Amino acid sequence: MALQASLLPSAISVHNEGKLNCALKESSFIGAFVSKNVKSDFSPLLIGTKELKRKSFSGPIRAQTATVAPSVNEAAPDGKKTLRKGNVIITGASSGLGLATAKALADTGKWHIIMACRNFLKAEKAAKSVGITKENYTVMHLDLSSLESVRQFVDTYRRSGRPLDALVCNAAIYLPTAKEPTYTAEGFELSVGTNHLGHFLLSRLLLDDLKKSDYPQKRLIIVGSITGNTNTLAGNVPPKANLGDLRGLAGGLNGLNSSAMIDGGEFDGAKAYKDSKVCNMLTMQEFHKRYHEESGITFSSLYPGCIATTGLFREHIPLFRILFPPFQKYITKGYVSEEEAGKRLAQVVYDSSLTKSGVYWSWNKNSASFENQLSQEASDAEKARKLWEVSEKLVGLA
Ligand code: NDP
Ligand code: PMR
Repeated sequence: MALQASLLPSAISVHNEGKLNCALKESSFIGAFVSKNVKSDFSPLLIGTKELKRKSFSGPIRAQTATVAPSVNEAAPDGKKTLRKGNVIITGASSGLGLATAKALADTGKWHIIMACRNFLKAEKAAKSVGITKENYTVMHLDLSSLESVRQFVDTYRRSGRPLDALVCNAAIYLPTAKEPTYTAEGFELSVGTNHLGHFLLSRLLLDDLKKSDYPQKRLIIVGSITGNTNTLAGNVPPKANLGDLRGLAGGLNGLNSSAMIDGGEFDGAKAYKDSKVCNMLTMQEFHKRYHEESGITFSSLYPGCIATTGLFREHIPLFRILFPPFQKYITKGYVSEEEAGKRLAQVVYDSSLTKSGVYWSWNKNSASFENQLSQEASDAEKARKLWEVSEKLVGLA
């Protein structure tokens, strides 16, 4: 089936990251519609790359050792002190944006990447496939759909003695074709449970570790998206993100005594993902508000561009997976390669021109970064506070 230009009405013009500056005619793309008038005893969870190589993969992987933390300001051969490598945790670094970011950071020679992944072997193979060399990464087990796993991960990381200088909350799942909700280990709807609650607990726990770091710039990044922002064309493709008054979340998001959706509505997998991205962007701002001044940590979010080829769309129907990349490349022109997106996120991790905290970064057509505007809901300070408080209770922090 040829991709028709009519997928995107000619009346629409799109600037920067697809900001909407006109009223839309109805249009559809595989069933999606755009409405009118829109604007040392290390636990088995930690495994060094050398250890992994020696193990047989026939059973569960058990590693006993961890890579020793490099000392701060290690002495160079000429006696001068040099800055040690930064340590960055990237969740979901086994594919797509996370892997490309790990590669971009490893290529600088200045970062050690902790690939926090739910599948050891996949992560290990992925690192090798893009040529990240052994001394530049460590794979650690993290399943964000289990709060117990998040706590174990943090515990294991601390025991490794490695300082933490940057945390990138990147992992996500998208379940657009799911008819019924599925749930995390603790019984939260899977998309919000993984993308938001898992990362919420992880970042809250690791905040103390970031605070302790003596690295010149400390950063906490939570990946957002254009599709959670209803001030854009992409954010107006139904179902639109909307957290409502958070009644479903407050009820436990468990589909039993409350809805599986944050706003308390009927389950919709695509909406749940977009809602989770709004949560990610709100969380970043609440972190900024509460902790930037006291800690000096830079809190950021971003939309890296439409990386239409990643595993994020694995659950979508096959026709979508075929048409989506050319649609984004040739029609919306929002497409970006995994490599380019990885460089963008890596910039948010280390670039000295991106130190401003509380910013949602985007890139223009020339790949220049700019501070983008979030939608009304994604920048609602009162909602951010409420989301923080409700999430704290759900993950057992309050
Ligand atoms: P991918 O599917 O390629 O990567 C997602 C990663 O998350 C994978 O490594 C996956 O692990 C991991 N993951 C999923 N569930 C869990 C879990 N329970 N515990 C730990 N890790 C998990 O997608 P992308 O690279 O596209 O997505 C990365 C980020 O970019 C997401 O936050 C997404 O919202 C965002 N984004 C993506 C855009 C795009 O166009 N693709 C656009 C805007 C934002 P595994 O390999 O084991 O499946
Ligand atoms: Mg969207 C400038 C226009 C633009 C951009 C940048 C995106 C990005 N999309 C745009 C426009 C449109 N999309 C239009 C006009 C349509 C209807 C024809 C459309 C449809 C569409 C669908 C069905 N787009 C999608 C889907 C998805 O399933 C993806 C999604 O929502 O995932 C949550 C998606 C996306 N479009 C994007 C981006 C970046 C995505 C996916 C990734 C994400 O937000 O994380």
